[in-house]
Amino acid sequence: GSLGPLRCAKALQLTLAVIKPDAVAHPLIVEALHQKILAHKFIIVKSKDLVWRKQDSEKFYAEHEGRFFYQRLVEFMSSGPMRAYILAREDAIGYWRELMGPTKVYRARYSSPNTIRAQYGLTDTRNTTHGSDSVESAQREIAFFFPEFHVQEWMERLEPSFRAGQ
Ligand code: IDP
Repeated sequence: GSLGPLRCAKALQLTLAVIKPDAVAHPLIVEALHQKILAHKFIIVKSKDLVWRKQDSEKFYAEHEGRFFYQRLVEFMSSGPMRAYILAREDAIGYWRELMGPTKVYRARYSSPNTIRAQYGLTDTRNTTHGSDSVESAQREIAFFFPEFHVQEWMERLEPSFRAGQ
């Protein structure tokens, strides 16, 4: 008889993960983070190294315009190379954010010492990694970093049981 749907198949969700310039400055940290991504069973759909112009930085973080840390953030994110990934996994968005830990490094060190930001973060601004925080922001951010990539097309190539609702 029919086996029916594969019960072990998990719906793949996509997220945008970025290794920020503070970490890319240290190749051993990039190596450790790359290994962590693989160890936690993310599929690396795409990756690239890039450097932002100041206006890219301003556009990406437009929602924070006016906040006290905005200028610092914009300067920092366009200060050197970054590594960006499109990652796929079950619950990729939440899982990657959990691995990153809280935004503020001192809070991360206190409450979740095994997270990326607790282990490698330097300051609240230079906090090592970025991760999308919702399906909508993942779509927007993937398009921002990888304009040639089409989420829907990618999803449509998967077996139905692997498709997440995005
Ligand atoms: P997230 O990166 O954890 O999603 P957001 O609130 O979206 O956090 O902030 C975006 C980025 O802005 C942070 O990752 C960090 O680099 C910077 N940032 C946020 N809050 C502060 C702050 O209070 N001081 C300095 N930098 C901050």
